[in-house]
Amino acid sequence: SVCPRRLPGMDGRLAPQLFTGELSPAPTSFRLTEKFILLLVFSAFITLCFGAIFFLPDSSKLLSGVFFHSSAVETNTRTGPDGGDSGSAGNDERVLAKIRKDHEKALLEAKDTLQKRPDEIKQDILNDKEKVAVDSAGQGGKQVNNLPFVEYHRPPGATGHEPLDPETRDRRTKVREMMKHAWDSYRRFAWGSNELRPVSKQGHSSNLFGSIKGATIVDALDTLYIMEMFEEFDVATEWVEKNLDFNVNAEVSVFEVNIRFVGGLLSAYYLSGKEVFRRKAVELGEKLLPAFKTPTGIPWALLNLKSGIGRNWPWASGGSSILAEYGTLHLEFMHLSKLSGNPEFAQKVMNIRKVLNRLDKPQGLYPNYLNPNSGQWGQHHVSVGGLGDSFYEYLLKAWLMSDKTDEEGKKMYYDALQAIETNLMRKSSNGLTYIAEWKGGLLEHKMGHLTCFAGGMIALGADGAPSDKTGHQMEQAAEIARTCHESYARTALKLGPEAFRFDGGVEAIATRQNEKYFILRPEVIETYMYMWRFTHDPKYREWGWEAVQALEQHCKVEGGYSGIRDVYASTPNHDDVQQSFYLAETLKYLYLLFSDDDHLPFDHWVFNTEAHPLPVIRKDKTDRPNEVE
Ligand code: DMJ
Repeated sequence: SVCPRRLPGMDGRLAPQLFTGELSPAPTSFRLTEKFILLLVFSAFITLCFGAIFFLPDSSKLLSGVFFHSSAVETNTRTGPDGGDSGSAGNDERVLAKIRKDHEKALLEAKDTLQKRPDEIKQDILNDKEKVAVDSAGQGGKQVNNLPFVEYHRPPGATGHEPLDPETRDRRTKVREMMKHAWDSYRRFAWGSNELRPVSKQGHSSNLFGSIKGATIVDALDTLYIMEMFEEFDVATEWVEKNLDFNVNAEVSVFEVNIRFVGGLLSAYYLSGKEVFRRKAVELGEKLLPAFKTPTGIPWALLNLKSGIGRNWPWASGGSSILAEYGTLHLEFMHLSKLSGNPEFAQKVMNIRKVLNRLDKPQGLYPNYLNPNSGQWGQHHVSVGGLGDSFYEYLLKAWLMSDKTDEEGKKMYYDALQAIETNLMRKSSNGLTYIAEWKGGLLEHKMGHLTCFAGGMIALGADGAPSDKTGHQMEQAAEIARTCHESYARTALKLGPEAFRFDGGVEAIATRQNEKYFILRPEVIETYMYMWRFTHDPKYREWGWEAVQALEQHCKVEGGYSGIRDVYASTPNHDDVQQSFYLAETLKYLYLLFSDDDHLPFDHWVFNTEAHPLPVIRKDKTDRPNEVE
């Protein structure tokens, strides 16, 4: 250890001293033999030093220890709780551990780079250039195009690999072909519109998005990416760059625009690292902020993006806002604050929690309606399907996405689930578990297709369940998956109805004509995907494959995929709409069902309610990329 410490001095400062100062006051008076001996001593010294560096075991670590020793110790003493001189062995251990960690990180980064596509590498270089520009302008961490610089790191599992098992591989390929047909048809017949009419082969625009265009493009971006359809992804990116425009004088649904557009853009950013998606997501997020201008801060359902004037759906109990709408902003808004450096987004959604926590809950349940002016509940209707569903989902996912630090979200989720179990979950006489709807204390024994997402949600939360309830919740999740599968199996077309009932002598069957339709919804397949990941029971892949076959047989048309008006009729009557969530969710969940678990792994990604993956925000700062300081 002596040699290395003296090494830096050898490049000029120590060497003259050796010859001129200490050994001889008159170097010119050396004789040849003396000079030779001195040279020999000097070469032996050099050999010893280099020998130590190159031939001692694990010399790379030794080198790192030498060169990084002082700064690592300095860091330690500045930040560590016991940073004094006590326990130098412990200090060395920590230093070595840090060096090892740095090495592993560098190796992982190198491996990641090797797996990148050329355009991804180009994007990284552009990002690096931008960082250098900001740093050299002396503005580290300040504004660039109105947004602060964010160092981009791709979270793990953005793309997958072929499954080993040939049958699964073929099934996965089949789902990719379905995506290709849905996308190509949209591109051919409805490019730029919100959705496709696959039978009449033209564009379709839902008023949920006002005059914002391109819902299918933004909703499909991440599915294209994870399926490695990069040419299509690039075309979609170009459309977003050139045409996606939020400067419209039109009223939109805050919830729909948030889950599909903000969520879709955020995922596209985190998967690809392309700045345009971050910029557009934040721009749209800012346009949504006026929706929160109510006496309580509970947002309006509808908002005119130009005037900033909001209102609620006229049919919602006494001018109420809807639980599943104002309760499904949390994940996206937390990421908007992270990527913009503007805390307002996070403050808005945290305030919603505050309002809810101040209110009494009937039987511990959350009614679907809440008045944004008075802050009081509207009608006491409770549902885990339409009007309620994703509120519960976002409580759980807020906790997971916060790297399990959001204890408030966690408590609200498990308390709500307990109230749902007690008051809404029932078993039919033939043993099918279902979640009913609650109207002022009375049960309606009906379960919506939308409610079927709950199987996946309960499975996702089971691991963190309090009081040893993990096993119990996994059973509940499996039972809900089975019930929802039955709702498909008991139809003529093997696709599930919009709602099914458990009364009047029927089980898991739609009895009303206006509940018999299927609009390519994802919830049942979503639950199969979660159940597969947590149990690896092959039946979930089989059930998913049954759905693929039914979709191919009854929903596929020449111009894309269409919903069906009556799943009990022997031949399909098409509704002529290819919903954007078919590409965002249904096909994505099917693809993941036939992929390995390390593709978008749950410990790194959380799916928003439109199946847009968002990365977990790490509590350990050193592991927290993509973040504004
Ligand atoms: C999607 O837009 C979202 O999943 C939402 O939460 C509920 N409905 C549709 C799909 O059915």
